[in-house]
Amino acid sequence: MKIAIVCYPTFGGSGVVATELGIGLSNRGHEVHFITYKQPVRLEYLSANIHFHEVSVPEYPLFHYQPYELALSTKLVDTIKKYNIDILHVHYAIPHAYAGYMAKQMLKEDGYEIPMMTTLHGTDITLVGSHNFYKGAVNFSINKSDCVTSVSKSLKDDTLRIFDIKNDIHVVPNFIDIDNLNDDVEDCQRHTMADEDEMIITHVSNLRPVKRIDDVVKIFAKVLEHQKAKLIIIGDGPERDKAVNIAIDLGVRDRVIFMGKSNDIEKILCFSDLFLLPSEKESFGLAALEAMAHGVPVISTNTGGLPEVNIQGQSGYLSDVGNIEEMAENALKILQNRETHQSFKDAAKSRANEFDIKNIIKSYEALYESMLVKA
Ligand code: GMT
Repeated sequence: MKIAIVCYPTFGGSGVVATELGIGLSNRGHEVHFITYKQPVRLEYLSANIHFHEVSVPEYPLFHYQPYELALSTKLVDTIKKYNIDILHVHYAIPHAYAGYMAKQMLKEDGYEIPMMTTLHGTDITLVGSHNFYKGAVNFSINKSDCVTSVSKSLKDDTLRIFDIKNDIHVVPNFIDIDNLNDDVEDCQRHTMADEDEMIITHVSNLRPVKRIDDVVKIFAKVLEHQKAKLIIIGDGPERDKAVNIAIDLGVRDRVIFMGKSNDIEKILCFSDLFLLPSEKESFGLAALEAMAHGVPVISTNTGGLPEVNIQGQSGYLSDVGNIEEMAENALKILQNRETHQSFKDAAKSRANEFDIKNIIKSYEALYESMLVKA
Protein backbone atom coordinates (compact mmCIF):
# COMPACT_ATOMS: atom_id res chain seq x y z
CA MET A 1 0.00 0.00 0.00
CA LYS A 2 1.04 3.62 -0.43
CA ILE A 3 0.37 5.46 2.81
CA ALA A 4 0.65 9.19 3.54
CA ILE A 5 1.27 9.95 7.23
CA VAL A 6 0.64 13.39 8.71
CA CYS A 7 2.05 14.06 12.18
CA TYR A 8 3.90 16.51 14.38
CA PRO A 9 7.63 16.00 13.76
CA THR A 10 8.63 16.84 17.32
CA PHE A 11 9.56 14.82 20.42
CA GLY A 12 5.91 14.45 21.54
CA GLY A 13 4.40 10.99 21.82
CA SER A 14 2.07 11.31 18.83
CA GLY A 15 4.95 12.17 16.49
CA VAL A 16 7.01 9.28 17.85
CA VAL A 17 4.16 6.80 17.37
CA ALA A 18 3.46 8.06 13.83
CA THR A 19 7.14 7.86 12.88
CA GLU A 20 7.68 4.40 14.35
CA LEU A 21 4.49 3.22 12.64
CA GLY A 22 5.71 4.58 9.29
CA ILE A 23 9.08 2.89 9.71
CA GLY A 24 7.36 -0.37 10.71
CA LEU A 25 5.04 -0.19 7.69
CA SER A 26 7.95 0.47 5.34
CA ASN A 27 9.76 -2.59 6.79
CA ARG A 28 6.71 -4.59 5.81
CA GLY A 29 6.95 -3.42 2.20
CA HIS A 30 4.55 -0.47 2.22
CA GLU A 31 5.52 2.84 0.65
CA VAL A 32 5.31 5.56 3.31
CA HIS A 33 5.18 9.32 2.75
CA PHE A 34 5.56 11.60 5.79
CA ILE A 35 4.00 15.01 5.24
CA THR A 36 4.79 17.59 7.90
CA TYR A 37 6.75 20.81 8.50
CA LYS A 38 10.07 19.19 9.46
CA GLN A 39 11.65 15.77 9.14
CA PRO A 40 10.31 13.81 12.16
CA VAL A 41 12.93 13.56 14.91
CA ARG A 42 12.78 9.77 15.13
CA LEU A 43 13.12 9.41 11.36
CA GLU A 44 16.85 9.08 11.05
CA TYR A 45 17.03 7.85 7.50
CA LEU A 46 14.99 7.98 4.32
CA SER A 47 14.97 5.03 1.96
CA ALA A 48 13.43 3.80 -1.26
CA ASN A 49 10.09 3.37 0.48
CA ILE A 50 10.22 6.13 3.13
CA HIS A 51 9.75 9.65 1.82
CA PHE A 52 9.46 13.01 3.52
CA HIS A 53 7.59 15.98 2.06
CA GLU A 54 8.06 19.28 3.82
CA VAL A 55 5.14 21.65 4.29
CA SER A 56 6.44 25.21 4.04
CA VAL A 57 4.50 28.20 5.28
CA PRO A 58 6.19 31.39 4.11
CA GLU A 59 5.82 34.39 6.42
CA TYR A 60 3.57 37.17 5.19
CA PRO A 61 3.18 40.38 7.23
CA LEU A 62 -0.62 40.42 6.97
CA PHE A 63 -0.88 37.12 8.82
CA HIS A 64 -0.71 37.20 12.57
CA TYR A 65 -0.98 33.38 12.40
CA GLN A 66 0.47 31.61 9.38
CA PRO A 67 -2.22 29.45 7.66
CA TYR A 68 -0.53 26.06 8.16
CA GLU A 69 -3.71 24.04 7.49
CA LEU A 70 -3.99 25.60 4.04
CA ALA A 71 -0.40 24.79 3.15
CA LEU A 72 -0.80 21.26 4.55
CA SER A 73 -4.01 20.62 2.56
CA THR A 74 -2.33 21.83 -0.62
CA LYS A 75 0.75 19.68 -0.01
CA LEU A 76 -1.48 16.68 0.72
CA VAL A 77 -3.39 17.09 -2.53
CA ASP A 78 -0.19 17.46 -4.58
CA THR A 79 1.61 14.54 -2.91
CA ILE A 80 -1.39 12.20 -2.95
CA LYS A 81 -1.88 12.80 -6.67
CA LYS A 82 1.79 12.67 -7.59
CA TYR A 83 2.49 9.37 -5.78
CA ASN A 84 -0.93 7.84 -6.26
CA ILE A 85 -1.38 7.37 -2.51
CA ASP A 86 -3.94 4.79 -1.30
CA ILE A 87 -4.45 5.82 2.35
CA LEU A 88 -4.15 9.08 4.25
CA HIS A 89 -3.39 8.54 7.96
CA VAL A 90 -3.39 11.64 10.16
CA HIS A 91 -2.08 11.58 13.73
CA TYR A 92 -3.44 14.09 16.25
CA ALA A 93 -6.78 15.57 15.25
CA ILE A 94 -5.76 19.24 15.47
CA PRO A 95 -5.44 20.51 12.80
CA HIS A 96 -4.51 17.40 10.84
CA ALA A 97 -7.96 15.81 10.56
CA TYR A 98 -9.41 19.13 9.45
CA ALA A 99 -6.68 19.73 6.84
CA GLY A 100 -7.00 16.10 5.72
CA TYR A 101 -10.73 16.48 5.20
CA MET A 102 -10.13 19.64 3.11
CA ALA A 103 -7.61 17.72 0.99
CA LYS A 104 -10.10 14.89 0.52
CA GLN A 105 -12.71 17.36 -0.73
CA MET A 106 -10.27 19.05 -3.09
CA LEU A 107 -9.22 15.66 -4.47
CA LYS A 108 -12.85 14.66 -4.95
CA GLU A 109 -13.26 17.56 -7.36
CA ASP A 110 -10.65 15.84 -9.53
CA GLY A 111 -12.37 12.45 -9.19
CA TYR A 112 -9.78 11.14 -6.69
CA GLU A 113 -11.17 9.32 -3.63
CA ILE A 114 -8.84 8.74 -0.71
CA PRO A 115 -9.85 7.19 2.61
CA MET A 116 -8.62 9.01 5.71
CA MET A 117 -7.81 7.49 9.09
CA THR A 118 -7.57 9.78 12.11
CA THR A 119 -5.65 8.57 15.15
CA LEU A 120 -6.53 10.39 18.36
CA HIS A 121 -3.60 10.72 20.76
CA GLY A 122 -4.80 12.47 23.88
CA THR A 123 -4.50 16.19 24.28
CA ASP A 124 -6.15 16.67 20.87
CA ILE A 125 -9.26 15.43 22.73
CA THR A 126 -8.78 16.12 26.42
CA LEU A 127 -6.83 19.35 26.92
CA VAL A 128 -6.90 21.20 23.62
CA GLY A 129 -9.64 19.66 21.48
CA SER A 130 -12.32 19.97 24.12
CA HIS A 131 -11.85 23.74 24.28
CA ASN A 132 -14.79 25.64 22.80
CA PHE A 133 -12.40 27.43 20.43
CA TYR A 134 -11.74 24.13 18.63
CA LYS A 135 -14.47 21.72 19.65
CA GLY A 136 -16.81 22.21 16.66
CA ALA A 137 -14.10 21.74 14.07
CA VAL A 138 -12.58 18.76 15.90
CA ASN A 139 -15.98 17.10 16.24
CA PHE A 140 -16.70 17.71 12.55
CA SER A 141 -13.38 16.37 11.29
CA ILE A 142 -13.51 13.24 13.48
CA ASN A 143 -16.97 12.48 12.10
CA LYS A 144 -15.75 13.06 8.55
CA SER A 145 -12.86 10.60 8.95
CA ASP A 146 -13.35 7.25 7.25
CA CYS A 147 -11.82 5.44 10.19
CA VAL A 148 -11.00 6.67 13.70
CA THR A 149 -8.61 5.05 16.13
CA SER A 150 -7.64 5.96 19.67
CA VAL A 151 -4.52 4.87 21.53
CA SER A 152 -6.39 3.57 24.59
CA LYS A 153 -9.83 2.53 25.77
CA SER A 154 -9.76 5.45 28.18
CA LEU A 155 -9.22 7.94 25.35
CA LYS A 156 -12.06 6.36 23.38
CA ASP A 157 -14.35 6.82 26.40
CA ASP A 158 -13.20 10.44 26.82
CA THR A 159 -13.85 11.13 23.12
CA LEU A 160 -17.36 9.69 23.26
CA ARG A 161 -18.07 11.64 26.45
CA ILE A 162 -16.74 15.01 25.26
CA PHE A 163 -17.80 14.95 21.59
CA ASP A 164 -20.84 13.92 19.58
CA ILE A 165 -19.22 11.14 17.58
CA LYS A 166 -21.21 9.23 14.99
CA ASN A 167 -18.60 6.72 13.80
CA ASP A 168 -16.88 3.78 15.51
CA ILE A 169 -13.65 4.37 17.38
CA HIS A 170 -11.20 1.47 17.16
CA VAL A 171 -8.75 1.16 20.04
CA VAL A 172 -5.25 0.46 18.70
CA PRO A 173 -2.76 0.80 21.54
CA ASN A 174 0.65 2.36 21.13
CA PHE A 175 3.52 -0.02 20.63
CA ILE A 176 7.25 -0.58 20.88
CA ASP A 177 9.67 -2.21 18.47
CA ILE A 178 11.03 -4.88 20.81
CA ASP A 179 13.40 -6.40 18.20
CA ASN A 180 15.09 -3.07 17.61
CA LEU A 181 15.55 -1.93 21.21
CA ASN A 182 19.05 -0.71 21.76
CA ASP A 183 19.80 -2.88 24.78
CA ASP A 184 23.51 -3.11 24.07
CA VAL A 185 25.28 -3.17 27.44
CA GLU A 186 28.42 -1.77 25.81
CA ASP A 187 26.54 1.51 25.39
CA CYS A 188 25.18 1.42 28.92
CA GLN A 189 27.48 3.81 30.79
CA ARG A 190 25.90 3.74 34.23
CA HIS A 191 29.13 4.72 35.96
CA THR A 192 29.08 8.09 34.15
CA MET A 193 25.86 9.04 35.93
CA ALA A 194 25.88 7.55 39.42
CA ASP A 195 27.92 5.75 42.02
CA GLU A 196 27.50 2.02 42.64
CA ASP A 197 25.26 2.57 45.67
CA GLU A 198 23.01 5.18 44.02
CA MET A 199 19.67 4.41 42.38
CA ILE A 200 18.87 6.17 39.12
CA ILE A 201 15.36 7.55 38.79
CA THR A 202 14.28 8.88 35.41
CA HIS A 203 11.54 11.07 33.98
CA VAL A 204 11.02 11.80 30.27
CA SER A 205 8.52 14.35 28.98
CA ASN A 206 7.97 17.66 27.27
CA LEU A 207 7.90 19.33 30.73
CA ARG A 208 4.45 20.79 30.25
CA PRO A 209 2.13 21.49 33.23
CA VAL A 210 0.11 18.32 32.52
CA LYS A 211 3.20 16.25 33.40
CA ARG A 212 3.36 17.69 36.96
CA ILE A 213 7.15 18.03 36.99
CA ASP A 214 6.97 19.56 40.45
CA ASP A 215 5.59 16.22 41.69
CA VAL A 216 8.50 14.43 40.01
CA VAL A 217 10.97 16.49 42.04
CA LYS A 218 8.93 16.26 45.25
CA ILE A 219 8.62 12.45 45.02
CA PHE A 220 12.35 12.24 44.38
CA ALA A 221 13.14 14.43 47.39
CA LYS A 222 11.07 12.10 49.62
CA VAL A 223 12.84 9.03 48.21
CA LEU A 224 16.19 10.69 48.92
CA GLU A 225 15.34 10.82 52.63
CA HIS A 226 15.81 7.02 52.70
CA GLN A 227 17.75 6.08 49.59
CA LYS A 228 20.83 7.47 47.84
CA ALA A 229 19.71 8.35 44.33
CA LYS A 230 19.98 10.62 41.29
CA LEU A 231 17.11 11.99 39.24
CA ILE A 232 17.57 12.32 35.49
CA ILE A 233 15.03 14.50 33.70
CA ILE A 234 15.04 14.18 29.91
CA GLY A 235 13.14 16.63 27.71
CA ASP A 236 12.51 20.32 27.73
CA GLY A 237 9.53 22.60 28.08
CA PRO A 238 7.84 25.43 29.95
CA GLU A 239 8.05 23.84 33.43
CA ARG A 240 11.80 23.35 33.42
CA ASP A 241 12.67 26.47 35.43
CA LYS A 242 9.95 25.70 37.96
CA ALA A 243 11.43 22.22 38.43
CA VAL A 244 14.91 23.69 38.93
CA ASN A 245 13.57 26.09 41.56
CA ILE A 246 11.71 23.36 43.43
CA ALA A 247 14.85 21.22 43.42
CA ILE A 248 16.77 24.17 44.89
CA ASP A 249 14.07 24.84 47.52
CA LEU A 250 14.03 21.19 48.55
CA GLY A 251 17.82 21.11 48.74
CA VAL A 252 18.20 18.37 46.11
CA ARG A 253 19.45 20.39 43.13
CA ASP A 254 22.85 18.68 43.13
CA ARG A 255 21.15 15.27 42.74
CA VAL A 256 19.01 16.27 39.71
CA ILE A 257 20.38 16.16 36.17
CA PHE A 258 18.48 17.99 33.42
CA MET A 259 19.49 16.38 30.13
CA GLY A 260 17.34 18.43 27.72
CA LYS A 261 15.85 16.97 24.54
CA SER A 262 17.45 13.74 23.44
CA ASN A 263 17.22 11.09 20.77
CA ASP A 264 19.31 8.78 22.95
CA ILE A 265 16.73 8.02 25.62
CA GLU A 266 17.61 4.31 25.38
CA LYS A 267 21.11 5.06 26.67
CA ILE A 268 19.61 6.44 29.88
CA LEU A 269 16.80 3.91 30.23
CA CYS A 270 19.29 1.03 30.01
CA PHE A 271 20.67 1.93 33.45
CA SER A 272 17.57 3.50 35.01
CA ASP A 273 16.19 1.80 38.11
CA LEU A 274 12.80 3.49 38.24
CA PHE A 275 10.66 5.73 36.02
CA LEU A 276 8.34 8.46 37.35
CA LEU A 277 5.22 9.62 35.46
CA PRO A 278 2.93 11.51 37.87
CA SER A 279 0.88 13.16 35.07
CA GLU A 280 -2.41 14.97 35.54
CA LYS A 281 -3.68 13.36 32.33
CA GLU A 282 -2.14 10.71 30.10
CA SER A 283 -4.10 9.01 27.34
CA PHE A 284 -1.55 6.19 27.11
CA GLY A 285 1.88 7.06 28.49
CA LEU A 286 4.26 6.04 25.71
CA ALA A 287 7.24 7.20 27.79
CA ALA A 288 6.26 4.68 30.49
CA LEU A 289 6.00 1.89 27.93
CA GLU A 290 9.44 2.75 26.55
CA ALA A 291 10.87 2.60 30.07
CA MET A 292 9.15 -0.74 30.78
CA ALA A 293 10.55 -2.20 27.56
CA HIS A 294 14.00 -1.57 29.04
CA GLY A 295 12.99 -3.34 32.26
CA VAL A 296 12.40 -0.13 34.22
CA PRO A 297 9.46 -0.27 36.71
CA VAL A 298 7.06 2.68 36.63
CA ILE A 299 5.58 4.81 39.40
CA SER A 300 2.69 6.63 37.76
CA THR A 301 -0.69 8.12 38.42
CA ASN A 302 -3.80 6.10 37.65
CA THR A 303 -5.15 8.69 35.21
CA GLY A 304 -6.43 8.06 31.66
CA GLY A 305 -4.85 5.13 29.86
CA LEU A 306 -2.00 4.53 32.33
CA PRO A 307 -3.77 1.56 34.00
CA GLU A 308 -3.96 -0.05 30.55
CA VAL A 309 -0.15 0.01 30.39
CA ASN A 310 1.28 -0.10 33.92
CA ILE A 311 0.03 -2.99 36.07
CA GLN A 312 -0.45 -2.28 39.76
CA GLY A 313 1.96 -4.26 41.94
CA GLN A 314 3.63 -5.91 38.95
CA SER A 315 5.27 -3.51 36.48
CA GLY A 316 5.02 -0.68 39.01
CA TYR A 317 2.45 1.15 41.09
CA LEU A 318 -0.32 3.65 40.30
CA SER A 319 -1.63 6.38 42.62
CA ASP A 320 -4.14 9.19 42.52
CA VAL A 321 -2.92 12.40 40.89
CA GLY A 322 -0.97 14.44 43.45
CA ASN A 323 -0.50 11.65 46.00
CA ILE A 324 3.22 12.32 46.31
CA GLU A 325 3.49 10.55 49.67
CA GLU A 326 2.19 7.24 48.29
CA MET A 327 4.24 7.48 45.11
CA ALA A 328 7.42 8.00 47.16
CA GLU A 329 6.55 5.06 49.47
CA ASN A 330 5.92 2.80 46.47
CA ALA A 331 9.17 3.90 44.85
CA LEU A 332 11.04 2.89 47.99
CA LYS A 333 9.14 -0.40 48.20
CA ILE A 334 10.54 -1.28 44.78
CA LEU A 335 14.03 0.14 45.18
CA GLN A 336 14.96 -1.00 48.65
CA ASN A 337 14.84 -4.73 48.16
CA ARG A 338 16.99 -6.32 45.49
CA GLU A 339 14.65 -9.29 44.79
CA THR A 340 11.56 -7.08 44.71
CA HIS A 341 13.30 -4.70 42.33
CA GLN A 342 14.28 -7.55 40.04
CA SER A 343 10.77 -8.99 39.95
CA PHE A 344 9.31 -5.56 39.04
CA LYS A 345 11.96 -5.15 36.34
CA ASP A 346 11.08 -8.55 34.85
CA ALA A 347 7.35 -7.86 35.02
CA ALA A 348 7.79 -4.42 33.40
CA LYS A 349 9.69 -5.98 30.52
CA SER A 350 7.24 -8.79 29.95
CA ARG A 351 4.28 -6.38 30.11
CA ALA A 352 5.97 -4.17 27.49
CA ASN A 353 6.47 -7.20 25.24
CA GLU A 354 2.68 -7.41 24.92
CA PHE A 355 2.83 -4.08 23.05
CA ASP A 356 5.32 -5.29 20.45
CA ILE A 357 4.88 -3.53 17.11
CA LYS A 358 4.65 -6.97 15.45
CA ASN A 359 1.23 -7.47 17.05
CA ILE A 360 -0.12 -3.91 16.83
CA ILE A 361 0.88 -3.02 13.28
CA LYS A 362 -1.40 -5.74 11.92
CA SER A 363 -4.40 -3.93 13.43
CA TYR A 364 -3.52 -0.80 11.46
CA GLU A 365 -3.02 -2.82 8.27
CA ALA A 366 -6.37 -4.57 8.74
CA LEU A 367 -8.11 -1.21 9.19
CA TYR A 368 -6.36 0.22 6.08
CA GLU A 369 -7.57 -2.83 4.10
CA SER A 370 -11.12 -2.38 5.31
CA MET A 371 -11.05 1.28 4.28
CA LEU A 372 -9.87 0.34 0.78
CA VAL A 373 -12.63 -2.22 0.41
CA LYS A 374 -15.25 0.39 1.38
CA ALA A 375 -13.78 3.15 -0.85
O1 GMT B 1 1.84 15.20 26.17
C1 GMT B 1 2.53 14.40 25.56
O2 GMT B 1 3.12 13.47 26.10
C2 GMT B 1 2.64 14.54 24.08
C3 GMT B 1 1.40 14.05 23.47
C4 GMT B 1 1.43 14.16 21.98
O3 GMT B 1 0.37 14.36 21.46
O4 GMT B 1 2.42 14.07 21.31
O5 GMT B 1 1.20 12.71 23.95
C5 GMT B 1 -0.05 12.12 23.84
O6 GMT B 1 0.10 11.08 22.87
C6 GMT B 1 0.99 10.04 23.26
C7 GMT B 1 1.13 9.07 22.10
O7 GMT B 1 -0.09 8.50 21.75
C8 GMT B 1 0.47 9.36 24.53
O8 GMT B 1 1.35 8.33 24.93
C9 GMT B 1 0.38 10.42 25.65
O9 GMT B 1 -0.18 9.80 26.79
C10 GMT B 1 -0.49 11.58 25.21
N1 GMT B 1 -0.41 12.66 26.20
C11 GMT B 1 -1.45 13.01 26.97
O10 GMT B 1 -2.55 12.46 26.91
C12 GMT B 1 -1.19 14.10 27.93
